[in-house]
Order: sequence, then structure tokens, then C-alpha cells
Amino acid sequence: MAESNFVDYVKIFCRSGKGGAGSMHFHREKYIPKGGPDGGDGGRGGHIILKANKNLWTLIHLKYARHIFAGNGENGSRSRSFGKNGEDKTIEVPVGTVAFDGDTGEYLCELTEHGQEIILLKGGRGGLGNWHFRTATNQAPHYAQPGEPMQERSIVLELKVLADVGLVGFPNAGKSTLLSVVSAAKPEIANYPFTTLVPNLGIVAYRDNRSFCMADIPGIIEGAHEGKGLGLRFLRHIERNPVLLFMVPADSDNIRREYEILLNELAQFNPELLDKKRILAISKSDMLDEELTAELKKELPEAVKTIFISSVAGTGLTELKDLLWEAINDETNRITTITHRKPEIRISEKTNDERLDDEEEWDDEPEDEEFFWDNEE
Ligand SMILES: Nc1nc2c(ncn2[C@@H]2O[C@H](COP(=O)(O)OP(=O)(O)OP(=O)(O)O)[C@@H](O)[C@H]2O)c(=O)[nH]1
Ligand SMILES: [Mg+2]
Repeated sequence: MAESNFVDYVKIFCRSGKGGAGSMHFHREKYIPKGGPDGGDGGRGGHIILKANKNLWTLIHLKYARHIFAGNGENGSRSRSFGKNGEDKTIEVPVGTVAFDGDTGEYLCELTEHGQEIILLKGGRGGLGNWHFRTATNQAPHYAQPGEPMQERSIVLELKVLADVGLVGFPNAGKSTLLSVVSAAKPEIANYPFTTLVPNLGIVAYRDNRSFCMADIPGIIEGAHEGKGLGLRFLRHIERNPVLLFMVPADSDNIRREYEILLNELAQFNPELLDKKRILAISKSDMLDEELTAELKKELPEAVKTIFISSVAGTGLTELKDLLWEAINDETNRITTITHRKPEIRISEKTNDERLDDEEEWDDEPEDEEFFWDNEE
């Protein structure tokens, strides 16, 4: 597949900062013998934070980010001085991004609202300086806490676009054409299969200044769950759409069978997709005359609302928008949660060990804090 600007999968090695060590130090000043413990606390290590930004549409800005490291906390020092906190690293992602563990595929979190922030990896807490450990019986504690270690993890970020309606159909069904006539989107349209290689989004204007978002995804074919065609990987972009618009062209040999194949492929990907509200549009119906339409109506699947449309002739589109709007706003149809399938973890070009070799130098252990003991009496 050609290089594209639409990146919906990235794998990044992330590491939070370790906590700075607490200081073990005793106050020393002329004429103040045995000044007592005054070692300050270490700073907190930087967090790795995910933040949703509605102005981003893809993960392309992270495509070449192989690793993201937060800063380490500084060590505490004398005079109860705190070490500086390590720098947090915030990874901005589009709304609709889901994070998984990059090795096990375990689901970690998802971001669904603009501005939402989630700490992905916590920075280590700084250690307490020896000042904290002074007691009535031990006024000269000779120890301070080390900082907490950092955390590291390989993370997979997957984008699942947030749209209200997802288009499902075989290649050439006229999905992109529909999107181009009901919205301002300009997807590529052509009379060959797999014209659309990445999802397109469009905002559909509805009456009274209302609008909804429609997602056109690449066509799927029978056997897509076994990897045929472009496979099913784009189906995740309709996982969160409350309504699915199935499209089968009027010149299909068997509309009912085509619809059932599509349903079956969806079920193979995630059975929860079948819980969504569905509408079936018979596209390209400008190719039909009344007689043929009446014939076809007899053999349509019964369990789903159907509508004849033509993007070219502009027929049925207003009724279609009405049906979609009604379905989107149907309260019984709200999805609250979905179970995310484990992502297919793609093997990156480099192994973890190679990655570690690339990393910049960092101190393994905090340097021992200087220790002064005032012997003068
Ligand atoms: N007659 C007629 N042709 C149409 C209509 N809608 C789309 N087409 C034609 O059908 C062909 C395929 O249209 P696309 O919109 O690219 O189909 P698609 O479903 O997006 O296909 P993929 O991106 O390959 O999955 C194009 O040649 C369109 O001109 C229609 O309403 N009537
Ligand atoms: Mg298309």
C-alpha cells in the first residue's frame, strides 16, 4: 500500500522518569555544632501522559517516534532542598485513540474527549531526605530513601475514529460516492475495487443546522477475516459508530446474500458490531426501473430497514438522512462501552535490546549524596 498520511497504528517504547534520591546530609555551620539532619527530598520522575486533541486526525506525528522518555527527578540536597521534578512527556493523540501494551496486547486506556489526560506511565516518586527520619531517639539518621524506579513499556496506540455512521459494503458499492454527495469530503472515486485505502470522514449537513459525521472505510470482501482484500483492520474505525449503513449496489447478483456476507465478516471481527443499529441502502438504484425495483423489493432481507438510493441521480438521499438521523438519536442505540479487540502487534524493525542500545546514556544509580559530619565540638 502506498505511503499515506493516514496513520492509525503506532508502536512506541515509553519510559517514565525515576524518582530522585533523598539526600542524607547534616547541617554544618560555624558555631552550630551538630546542626542535625537537613537532607532534602528527591524530585518526582516525569510521567508519560496521553492527551486527546480534537485537532488531530491521525497518529502521523508519532510515526517516527520510536521512544519517548520522561525526565528523571533530581536528587535532594542539603538545607532541605528538594530535587527538581523530572520533565513530564505529553503525547498528544486524536480523540478516539486506544492504548494497548505493545507486547501482550493488553488494553490500557482510551481517550474519548478533547483535553482528556491519562497518565500512561507514572514517574517514580522521589525519596525522602534524612530530615524526615529524625526522631527523639535517633537525631542523626544516617539514611535517606532512594527514589522509586522508572517504569517502561512498549505501547501500541490505535486510532478508532469517532463517527456517527459507518459505511459498510463491498468494494465499488458506491460508499465514497455517497460520502462525496452528502458531505464536503472529496474521497477518491473510481470504477475499480479498493479505490479507498484509508478511512475518509465527512460531516453531513442535516436540516436545522444539525449535522452528523460519516465514515467511509475501505470495502470488504468475502473472506476478509482471513486477510483477503484489505482484511478487516479498518473495521475498527466503525466499532464506535452507533449506526452502520450497509450498501449493496442495485446490480448485485444477490442483494440478500451480499448483505449476509458483510454481516458475517463483521461478526468475525467483533460480534458486538452486530448489536449496532443497521440500515441497508440499495445504491445505484438509478440503474433500476420501477418494475425491477418491485422485483428486488421482494427479495430484500426483512430484518433490516432498507432504502433505495442513487448518489448520481440524488434520489432517496433526504429520506436516507432522515433514517440515519433518527437511528443516531435513538437512545436505545447509544453505545456505552465496547470491548476492544487485541491489536495485531506488528513486529517492529528493531528488537527491544537494539532499541536499548540506541538510547541515550542515563545514570543507573543516583550518585551518593555527600555526607558531612561535623566533628567540631
Ligand atoms: N450509476 C451509478 N453509479 C454509481 C453510483 N454511485 C457510485 N457509482 C459508481 O460506482 C463506482 C464505484 O464508486 P465508489 O464510490 O468509488 O465505490 P466505493 O464503495 O467507495 O469503492 P471502494 O473504495 O473500492 O471500496 C464509481 O464508478 C461510481 O461512479 C450511483 O448512484 N449510480
Ligand atoms: Mg471508496
